[in-house]
Amino acid sequence: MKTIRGLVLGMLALAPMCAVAQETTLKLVSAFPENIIYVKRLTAWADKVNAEGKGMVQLNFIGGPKAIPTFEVGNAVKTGVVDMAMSTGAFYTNVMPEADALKLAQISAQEQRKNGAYDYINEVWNKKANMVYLARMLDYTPFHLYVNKKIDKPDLTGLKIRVTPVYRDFFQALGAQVVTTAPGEVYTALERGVVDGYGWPVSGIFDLNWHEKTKYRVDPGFYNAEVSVVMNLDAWNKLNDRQRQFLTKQAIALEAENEFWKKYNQDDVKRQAQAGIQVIAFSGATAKEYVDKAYTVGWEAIIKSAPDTGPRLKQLLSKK
Ligand code: 173
Repeated sequence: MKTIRGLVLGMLALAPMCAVAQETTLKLVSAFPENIIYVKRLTAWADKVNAEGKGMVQLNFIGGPKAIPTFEVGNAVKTGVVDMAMSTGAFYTNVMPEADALKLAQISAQEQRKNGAYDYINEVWNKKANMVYLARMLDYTPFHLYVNKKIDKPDLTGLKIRVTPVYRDFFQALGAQVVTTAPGEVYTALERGVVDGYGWPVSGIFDLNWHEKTKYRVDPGFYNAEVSVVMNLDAWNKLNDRQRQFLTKQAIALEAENEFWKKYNQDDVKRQAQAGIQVIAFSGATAKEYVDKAYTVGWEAIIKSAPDTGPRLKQLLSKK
């Protein structure tokens, strides 16, 4: 009797230690090339996760598009070829078109957690992409049009512009001919004169040396550039509660770092001026029409391609 009781007690005492002993290593990739600032911030975050997650969760960063090409990262996460990725929604519209709606958010990642947007995004991402939407690590950052031919109004007729799904419908609505490429192909496209310009956030053009091939930035910016960490849903479900809580905490901490972008963007604007990049600025009513058109065209495209989820995403992500 005594020995059985002792055995049971012993097992009970050991049980929590068994839970503690579960360490899971997750394979992580980036849809952006490794020279880009987002990847530096991702690997810094992964280092912190690894330091704090010893014996629990470890992230194994495999690499950028050389490991998994930019536009295939979404499917790799969906099918579990990798466990986790940093990407933007525009790179996995082939998995679900509404992935690109995150660029239309007019409220911060923190506000999205509060108003139910984050939960709804997860509901949709779980169901349609077999993904968990973990953390938005880029915020407060508009996109811009960069051109090498001078324009004096929002008319891109006759211009060939490099796009991703982020900019496609908007630039087409302004009359542009568009060419879709991954970030890794922009420099060559500019160098060969295959394109007269490109879309990109306000910051980051120095990371791949595009400033060497850029004459003008067009102001104002539009949308809110989104880069996020997503995870395969099955890999998430295989974790225990403690591991999931740990990753959630790390995800929220990553989002709390987003204030970083405000100064970074200001500094990059100065650096562009120093590099001789001129500003073509639309002002007054023209500027307002330009930005309004971006949102109108953007939401129309989302709602058309995802009529089931688009309207709710619009309601949750737009400024009241
Ligand atoms: O490649 C891109 O221009 C793009 O879609 C994007 C999205 C978010 C951040 C940076 C680039």
